[in-house]
This record gives sequence, C-alpha cells and structure tokens, in this order.
Amino acid sequence: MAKEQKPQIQEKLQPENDKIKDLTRNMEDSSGEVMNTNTGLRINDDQNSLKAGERGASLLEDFILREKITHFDHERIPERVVHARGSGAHGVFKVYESLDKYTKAQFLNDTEIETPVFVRFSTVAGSRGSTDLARDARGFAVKFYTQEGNFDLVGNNMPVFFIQDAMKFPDLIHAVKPEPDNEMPQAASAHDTFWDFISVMPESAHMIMWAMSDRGIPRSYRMMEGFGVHTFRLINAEGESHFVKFHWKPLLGVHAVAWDEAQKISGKDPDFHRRDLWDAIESGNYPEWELGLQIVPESDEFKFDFDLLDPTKIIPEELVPVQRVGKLTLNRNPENFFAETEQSAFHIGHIVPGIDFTNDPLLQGRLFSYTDTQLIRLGGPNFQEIPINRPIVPVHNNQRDGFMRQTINRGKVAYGPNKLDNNSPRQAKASEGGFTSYPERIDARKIRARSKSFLDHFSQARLFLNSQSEPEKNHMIDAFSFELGKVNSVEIRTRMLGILSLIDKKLASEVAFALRLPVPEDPELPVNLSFPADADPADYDPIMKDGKVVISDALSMANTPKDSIATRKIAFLIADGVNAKSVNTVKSALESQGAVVEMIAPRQNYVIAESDEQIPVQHSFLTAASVLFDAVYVPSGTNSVAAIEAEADAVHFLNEAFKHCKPIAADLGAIQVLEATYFARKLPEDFSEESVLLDGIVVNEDTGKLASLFAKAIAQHRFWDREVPRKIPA
Ligand code: HDE
Repeated sequence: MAKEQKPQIQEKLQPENDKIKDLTRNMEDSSGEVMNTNTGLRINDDQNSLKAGERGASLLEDFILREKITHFDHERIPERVVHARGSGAHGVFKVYESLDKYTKAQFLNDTEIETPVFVRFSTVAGSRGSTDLARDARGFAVKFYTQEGNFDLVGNNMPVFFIQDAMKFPDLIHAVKPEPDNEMPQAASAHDTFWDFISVMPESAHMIMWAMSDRGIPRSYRMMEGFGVHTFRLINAEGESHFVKFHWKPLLGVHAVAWDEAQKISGKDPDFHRRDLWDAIESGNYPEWELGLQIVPESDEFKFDFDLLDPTKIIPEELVPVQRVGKLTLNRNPENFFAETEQSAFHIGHIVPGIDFTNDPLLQGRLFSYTDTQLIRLGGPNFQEIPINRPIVPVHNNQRDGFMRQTINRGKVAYGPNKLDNNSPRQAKASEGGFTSYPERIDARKIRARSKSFLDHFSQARLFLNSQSEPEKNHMIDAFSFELGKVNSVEIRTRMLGILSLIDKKLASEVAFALRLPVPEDPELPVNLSFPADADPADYDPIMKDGKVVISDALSMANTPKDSIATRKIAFLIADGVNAKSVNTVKSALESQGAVVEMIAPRQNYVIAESDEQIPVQHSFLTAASVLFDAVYVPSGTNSVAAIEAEADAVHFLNEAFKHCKPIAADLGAIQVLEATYFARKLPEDFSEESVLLDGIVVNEDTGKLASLFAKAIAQHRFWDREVPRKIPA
C-alpha cells in the first residue's frame, strides 16, 4: 500500500533573528507524527466517544473526550479592552549612526546590532472580529528585544491623543465603544455617546481633526506613520537628558483610501489590512519605516507656546526637524496568530537604560494600565514568560510562583539580601547596565488639577486643518458630516458645530450645511469639569497667541513621497480572446517596478488568449472588487473587449475606480470599454491623439508607452482633484 502523504509545514524562507531562534524552542510540528493526549498517551480513535453500546449514552469515563472538550471550552481569552483587533509581524531594527550623544541605549548606539522586533498594528475601538477599515486611530506597537531587555514603543498612527489625563481614559473608551444598551455600532465612532463626550471635551479638538482626516482610513499598515505621542527622555552615559518625540516614517509614504471605499472594503474584505501585511511579507516585499527623533534639549523645555508634557500637542516639524536615525524592517510572519500576536503584551513601561519617562499625565497613567490589563487578559503575573513576551536575555530575580509558572527556579533562596547564596541575584551597578531613573527634581504641592499650560485646545487643531490640501479638507468636511449625521441628538450635533466653529468657521459652516443646522452664533465654551474652577476663560482663546496661523507641510498626506509603485495592486480586466501582448507588456513593465498584477475575468482559473495561450486568472468578478485594488487596466483583444464591455460588473469596476480617483488605463483597442462607463462623458471627444485623457486616465496603442505613463500615474496613488463626491453612480 502506498505510504500516506503527510502535509509538511513549509519552513519560512523569511529571515531568522535571535528572537525567532528563541521562539523555536516552543514550536511544535505535527507533520508525520502520531496523535497523543496532553499527557503523551497515543490516541487510537479520535472519531468516536466512548459509549455504552454503539447507540448508547456516552460514558463519563471517556477521559480522551473530556480532555479534548475541556481544552476547547477554554480556548478563548478576553480580548484587549482597546486595540482588540490587530495583526503582528516579526522584524529587525538597526540604527544608522550611534546616538551616544543623546542616549546610552545600546541598541541605539551600536550600528552593528540588528535588534529583533515584534510589531502589532491595530484598530482601537472595534472587537477582535471587526473590520480593518473602521474610521479610527491605528495602534503601532513595537517590541524591541534588545540585549538590555525589552523596550516597547507603544504608539499610534496619529501623534496626539483625545485626552490629556489618564483619568479620562475609561470615559473616552466607554463613549466610543458600542453603546451599552444594545451594543451598537461596532467599530465606529459615528454615534451619540462618542460625540456627546467629544462635544464637552475641548481638549479632544486636535485629535478629532486627525481622526476625521484621511489618517483615520489608511490604505495599508505599511503606509502609515507611527508616533510615540508622549514626550519621552533620552539619557546619555553622562546622565544628561534630552526630550524626545518618537516617529516612524514609512518608506512607501503615507496613503489613505476614500471613505466610500473604506465602507465597501469592510464588506468585501474586512481583513484588508491584515491580508495586505501578511501578503507583502510572504512575497518578500518587506515593509520598512525609518525611526525619526525630534530632540529637544532640557534647556528648551519652556520655549514653545504649548507644553511638551501635553499629549494633545505636536512639536511642528518646522520647529524641531525629525532626524531619521534607523530602520525598521518587518520580514517574517508569525507562525501562530494566537501564540504570538494575541498573546503579545506591550507596555509603555518596558524601557531600557538610556530611555526614560516624562511627567505627561497620560503617560503616567499608562504606566499603570498596561501591566494591570495583562493580568486579567493573560491570566496572571507570569505573562512575561510567554514565548513572544520573554526577553532574549536571561531573567534572574526573586519573583516566584503564580498561575502557569514556567520557570523552574533552582535553589532555596528567593529573597534578598541573603547570605545563603552570596546575595544572588545581585543588583547591577549603573556601569553594568543597571537601570537608574533620571533624577528629575520635583518640588511640588500635591494637587488634583490641570496645568494652565495645557489649556489652548484649538490652535493646533486649526494648524492641522490649515495644513491640509483642498481634497483633504473636503474629506474632513465629509467625515464630520457623516459622523454627526449618524448622531441622533440635535443638541449634540449643534454642540459639535459650536466646537468646530471655534476651530474654523468655514469648516463649521460646511458641516452645518450638510446637517441643515445653524452654527451657534456664540458657542458656549464647553464646560470641562476637569478644569480648575478658577481657570481664566482667556486661556481658551482659540486665536493663536502670536496671531499667526502656521501651515505645517508635514501634516498633509499630499506631501508624502509619490515616487514608487512597489507593492501596489493592479487589476487587469480580461476575458477569452484577450491580446496576450497587450497583457504581458504592461504586466511585466509594472511588475519590474514592484507592482502586483492580478487578472480578473468573468470566470475563474484561466482565459484563453487570441493566440490560444492560457493566461492564469486570480479572481472572477464575483470574488474581486475595485476597492481591493489600486489601479485598473483593460487590455485589447476583440472578443475580450466585447465580453468585458458586456459584463456589468466590469463596467462597475471601472466606474468605482474612477469614483475613488484611481489610475485607469486602457489599450486603445479596448477603448469601447471606457466608452461604456459613466465617466466616458468626462473624456475628451477625440482622444486618438492624447495619451492622458484626464488626470490618471491613460490610453495608448503602444503598450510600452502606455505602461510607462500608467506607472507614473500609479505612483501618484490617487487623483483627488478629480473627485466629485456622491455624484458618480458606482
Ligand atoms: Fe493604550 N492601552 N492606553 N494608548 N494602547 C492598551 O493595553 C491605555 C494610549 C496603545 O498591540 C491596553 O495590552 C490608557 C495612547 C496601543 O497590544 C490598555 C491610556 C496610545 C495598544 C491601554 C492609553 C496608546 C494599547 C489594552 C490613557 C498611543 C495596543 C490592551 C492613559 C501612544 C497594544 C493592552 C497591542 C493598548 C491603556 C492611551 C496606544 C488597557 C489607560 C495615548 C498601540 O492597557
């Protein structure tokens, strides 16, 4: 009898590092093995429970059934209370040049060291099974497994936060999560409780501008910036401190989808970002970011017209440039989602010598929360021993026992000081890498209050808005109109219009127009109960102190690099009878620049070209959608073109691509397909002479020339200036 074929686990070709080697200690591979119970007993029958007779009742004695069901019953752990929906990847970080001038952190000093990392991206409000494309902030949590212990940079894709004090965090999250009576809506801020809270929290003004901007709906995790948000400290070997803001700058630039598109992706592929990250890494297109630092000397602490400790403020890059100091590369997918991504436990308090905290009251509260939350989520104090969380350096201390303890601590001594074991484990001197806190001088009254230096809530909200391109501003108006349009209470809508009018009158009136409500003439300044009663109303003055409104180019995604088509997904719409040359010339030209080309046809599997050659097909129109691609091309071929023109889904595909401002290309021989679209009326009447018919719409009979014009258009990502919201039937 032929030997039964066992499926083999494919060893990942993706790079290894010290953490991956460490994880292999816990890996299990069942290929070709015999099945056991958890105590190692070989199982003879895994199909049938033990019964009294063939048709009889099951017997309690069946320990094999009981073990299997019991384990299954306990498979779930609580999801994260925020950031429940996420996706992780392994990688490495390397610093370009020693930063010893600022920090003694070894991984930021030694250009030879490649530090293993694990990164988890997430949405904030939705449950574990919710869509990736919710309008939301995104988590960007990085765990560096350094030689001095783990350093976690637990950031977001937006540089500010909704609130200034940790005390308000549970309120913020209760407001944004689904409403408690009916648990609706899922993964959405567009509901009464969220906007009710925001409408009385002026400190959230800056963050809601970010959340309502295109940053709230990224094209990909690989195309997002990351920010540490708080001001941290870097400490050098001399003990000198500099303030620092951490940034991640994606090498692919910062890009977003359209809101209409985001909503459709949520139906067509709710795993869109997760899949994108996974596929990119599997295909060797490793996502990369540069670590950026904004460094501020201690002596400049009070130089700004905002407080460095206020997490609702950025330091404009024009004031303190971002220095790019190293590179993060994600180059390996996890083996097991639960064991690695779900069990990863990040904590802003995991730091290494050379990095320290500031007194930002949001940061201070987070220092408590992250360990506390792991205790309930991962079930006890030994979560640091879970393979994904344990450091790559040995751990010695006197902590003992607890649920699920893995380490077998030898010896009698679990206390210090001791004589029995010569005082082991001993404390490390600072010169041996022992952590010492920065000896910041604090001389203060114990007081429950907000600093007056935190009270300007509107200047930077306006700075953000003013820095956006026209299309970006329009997207924000639409986002506010959508979100507030979903709010039932007219009082909340009106209060929000009041807040918006304090940021920008035009923004407020545009949103008011959509809501058909008046902007309150003299909006009452919201009463924020957390402000000291004696706060001077002048401190709320929304006019910037120096009377000037500044524009920061770094805040607009319009200024992001647009020089590459690498990893962008291009759909080719084909059918039987397609011209293979028209397909292949454009395909190889785009692929040679790193784009990913996929064929979409009326039926799955393959099409037969004019030349009888078979062209493999990745999707049918049933399984694909324009919103899952960055650009679309229609090759020539008489029968193929006729079939595509007659395919309503194909015409819809093109109309939708047009609506979402994507590049569209057609071989001149396929022009009749474009003529069947809604946007044919926008094209010039006689286009035989022109190659670029309209921004980002390219037609040519020379497929080589076509490919190069198309690639240029794809590098631009979107042609937002083409946008006419809600006027295109697609
Ligand atoms: Fe978090 N946050 N957070 N947060 N946060 C959590 O920790 C919390 C804040 C961020 O992929 C929780 O392990 C408080 C700012 C990310 O596993 C919890 C406050 C920023 C992640 C928690 C904040 C973040 C979390 C839930 C206000 C951007 C996901 C599960 C004082 C700089 C990490 C967990 C991952 C997760 C508390 C504010 C980022 C409950 C109390 C600001 C990326 O501990």
